[in-house]
Order: sequence, then C-alpha cells, then structure tokens
Amino acid sequence: MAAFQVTDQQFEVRDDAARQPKLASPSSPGIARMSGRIKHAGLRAKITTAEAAAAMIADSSTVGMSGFTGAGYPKAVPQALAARIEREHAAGHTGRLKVWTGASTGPELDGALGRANGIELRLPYNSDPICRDKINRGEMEYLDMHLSQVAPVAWQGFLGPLDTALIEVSGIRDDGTLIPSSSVGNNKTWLDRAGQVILEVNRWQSEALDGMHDIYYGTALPPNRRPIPLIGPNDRIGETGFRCDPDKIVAIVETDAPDRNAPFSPTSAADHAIASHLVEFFTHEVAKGRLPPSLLPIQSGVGNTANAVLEALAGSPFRGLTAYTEVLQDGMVTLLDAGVLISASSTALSLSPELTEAFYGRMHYYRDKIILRPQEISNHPELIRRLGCLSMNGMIEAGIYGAVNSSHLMGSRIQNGIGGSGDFARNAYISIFMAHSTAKNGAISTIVPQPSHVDHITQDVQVLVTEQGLADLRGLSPTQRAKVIIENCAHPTYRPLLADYYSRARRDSYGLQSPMILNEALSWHQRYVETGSMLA
Ligand code: 0RQ
Repeated sequence: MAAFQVTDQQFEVRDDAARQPKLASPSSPGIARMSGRIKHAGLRAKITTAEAAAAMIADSSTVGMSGFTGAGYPKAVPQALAARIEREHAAGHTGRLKVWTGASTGPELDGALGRANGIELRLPYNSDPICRDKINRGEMEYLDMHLSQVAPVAWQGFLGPLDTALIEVSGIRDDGTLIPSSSVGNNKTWLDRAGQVILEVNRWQSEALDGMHDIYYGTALPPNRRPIPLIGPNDRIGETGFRCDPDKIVAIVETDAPDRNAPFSPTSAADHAIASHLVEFFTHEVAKGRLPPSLLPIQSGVGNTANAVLEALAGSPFRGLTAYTEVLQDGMVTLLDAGVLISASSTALSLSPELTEAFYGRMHYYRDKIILRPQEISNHPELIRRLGCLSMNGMIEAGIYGAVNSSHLMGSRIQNGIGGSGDFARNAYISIFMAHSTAKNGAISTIVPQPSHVDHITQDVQVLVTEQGLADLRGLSPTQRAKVIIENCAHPTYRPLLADYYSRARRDSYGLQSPMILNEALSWHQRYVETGSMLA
C-alpha cells in the first residue's frame, strides 16, 4: 500500500509501484540543470528528460493533465509523448491515450497530441482547433462535462482508473508539497487518484505564485459530504500547495516555457454596446434595491465580449466588487488595478501575452487579492448559489423563448464545450448570456426560432444581451419572453423574420405555451448548411 493516505476521500491510493517503469538516469543528456525550484532533496534525484518521462506513460493509458484555459498545462512531456506516439503509429501500433484535463490547454498539449492522432478520448472542455476538428470528424471521442463535476465523477470511478497524473507546478517545497502554477483545475484530484505522477516544474511561472492558491482537502463522496466552509468569495479554506506522496512521483522535468494564451482581438463596437447595456442593467438593479451597490460576486466567461464587459465595469460607478469565477482574464486585472474589484477567486489565470509580463512583475501586489482554487470549488453549484453570483457567459445562439446553446454549431458540430457555463447559469443569482446578434458577417442570426442544441434551458437563462439591447426575462412566461427577445436582442435584418415565424407559430402550433412550427423551427440552420446563409 502506498504510504500516503488520501485524507479527503474515502478511497485509498492504489499501489501501482510495481507497474512503474524504471527512471532514466538523471544525468541523461538534455536535462536542463536546476532552477533551484525543487527544494526536496529526494525529488531532485528524479529529474529527467521529457522523452524519458514520456516513456513512462503506458500505451493506451489514461492521463490526467493539468491545464485550464491555456494556463498551467504541461508543455514538454506532452510533446515528447506525441513524438513517441507518432513513431509507434508509424511502426504499426494503434495505441492512443485518454486525456483528462481541467479545461482547454495549449498547442503543446492538445495541439501536439491531436496532430499525432494520440488521443482516443478527451474530457472535459477543449478549444484546440486540431482536436476540435478530430472530434467533429468522429476521430476522437469527446466527453463534454460540467467542469464542477469532473473531480467527483473521477472519484466515483466509472471512467476507469487514472494511470498517470502529468502536472505542471511552479516549485516543490522541502517538505515535498507542490506549489501550483497558473491554474489549479483538477490537479488535486489527479494527484490523489493517479497510480503514478510526473511533474513539470516550470521556472517561467512566477515564484511569487507561492501563497496565491487555496487547495481545499475537505470534499468527499456521499454519504460523507460535509458543507464546504466558504462564506465569502475571498475566504481561504485550504492549503497553499498540493499534497503528494513523493513515492508516487516517478519523474520530474524542468521547463522554462510560457503559457500560450491567445491575444485579445481589438474590442468591437458591438462588444462595447453589450458592455454598456449590462452596466445600465446593473445600475437599474441597484437603484431598485435588488442588488447591493457593490453588486454580488461576478463570474465572467472567456472571450472578447466578456473582457469588454469587465473593462466597462472599470469605468462604472460600482466599487468594492468581488469576483467568484473560473477564469481570470485581462479585464479582471484592469478592475483590480482600478480598485473597482477588491478580490478575485478563480481556478486559472488566463492572461493575454501582452499583460502576462507586467502582471508577473507585480505578482506581490496581486497575491493577497487573487485566490486560485480547485475547479470543484470555483465551480461548485452550492457555493455559486449561496454566494449569489452574477454570471455572464458567451453563447452561440438563443431561441425566442430563451433557451441557450453554448457549445454546438448547427446542432452537431462542437465549438468548445459547455465548460463552466452550466455550473454558473443554473445556480447564479442572475444568469446572463451574451453574443453579437449575428455571426459570419450577418449570414447567421444568433437569435433563432429554436436553438439547434440546448445547453441551458429557459429556466436557467434570466437575461440575454446582444449589441441591439438587453432582454430581462425574469418573471416572464415563454410567450412574454419571445416578445422581448425578438424586439430587444434580434438584429434588425432578422427581427421581422422572427416576428413572422412567431406569429405563424401562434396561429398554427399544436399548443400555445411555447408555440413552435415543428418542421420550420430548425429550417434557418438547414438553410445555412445548404446555402451559407440563414436568409432566404
Ligand atoms: O467562428 O472562429 O470560425 O469565426 O463561433 O464565436 O463570436 O468568437 O465567440 O469567442 O465569444 O465564444 C459560446 C463559443 C463564444 C464561448 C462561445 C462562430 C463564430 C466563431 C466563436 P470563427 P465568437 P466567443 C467560462 C465559461 C461555452 C463555455 C463557457 C464558449 C466562433 O463563450 O465556449 O461559457 N462558451 N464557459 O463565427 C454558428 C452561431 C455562431 C457561430 C458564433 N450562432 N452559429 N457559428 N459562431 N455564433 C470558461 C470555461 O468554462 C472554461
């Protein structure tokens, strides 16, 4: 039995020592010598090359990797693994890995393994274009999951054993605890569950990250679940590092490689319009006494529009804001710098390349304002409900009654995945979805008779916003919703078409609760697939 006992679950760690391949010699050529980030003497002896570490990952096994929205993912071993798989496939082998992560990673992980055709199954969220293409071609299985549910599901065990945890950290303390890097994601669970552990110690990550994390070791499966003692969004309830049995660590690779987040494209007039509708909405809610002047903890998704909304809040009268979110992107940093936001709880730093250097240079300033937590805590439904988050997420499209599609194009093609949007939308104090009213230069309306895929049912969507305006759907029946969504959110080109569909649906429908013309509801999507435009 492995010496280390998992303290927060009722399971014991499997003893897989016998299955572990022998370590390559630490004096192998190519080993980058010593950043001083590894303080534990026993673990220093396990430093090896990415190639040697990759060789320890069994063929066709399951690997839990770090990484959340382009932050904190391993960068060297996945590339060495991809090269190994390519060689093996050329020699006639067919083995592919099951890859579990926190959320999206980067080109060195999903890109490299995807290109090598090295992934059989991927979960829970992906934005890599190569993997997306493989999934949409039917060449990769994809389990698109609520991000809060991944760790509990891994513990339940029906996904099978986790053979290897491959985790980027920013350092190892002399007591063997691991200092997380720029994301936490599911790392605690992967480290606890995996038979063996491979670490990448990335000296590019700021040493000042030490102390920013809050790793809670109190979760369990039913019937042993207890309330999570987090009362305010900036409470600390855990430890600053990961526990990990040093005996399970079979290899450590030193790296010096940046997180590769995409730069933001310039904010458009439509993004600014959406942001100003939202600031006006919040101002109105405060005036009505339905929100406190410092609002409630904000959650914001990824992308340009979400970022523009955050930047607009910087110019708003609101002060003393907090964030309880999963991704901390540039706009949040702007809010912290402006003193508008006093604290931000997240599971990942997901900063643009332009901001990263300045941010890392000022890490000591941010350290007591930012808390990075495991995603089962950052996205925990009970905490989101209790804190009363204001959730703001992007969408692909919404139907006229308010159901939202966050994940699929034309019903069947995955874009990224549901990510954390479901965790937040169902449990938020106010659940907001936003998009430009058209996509593909006007060929697509994002307000449609019926969404081609539903991630968020009408009951989970309280506010819709496009650059055209905002629809406050709270307290409205489906038919009342249709009126405000069409009038306030649809693009003028599509508004009369939607109004026409809706009035004919009221005339011809089988029932009048949510009128629908069955054989026409998805005809706009069909027309786009056939002609390249939803317009007749
Ligand atoms: O395609 O790249 O080929 O031009 O979809 O659209 O406008 O760039 O949107 O970057 O804001 O992302 C919902 C995907 C929006 C995102 C989604 C096409 C469009 C473009 C992307 P091109 P944009 P954004 C926290 C919360 C789910 C997870 C989530 C997302 C591409 O917000 O992944 O919320 N959300 N997580 O042209 C066909 C339509 C379209 C369309 C846009 N109606 N039909 N194509 N596009 N609308 C983060 C995490 O959970 C990790």
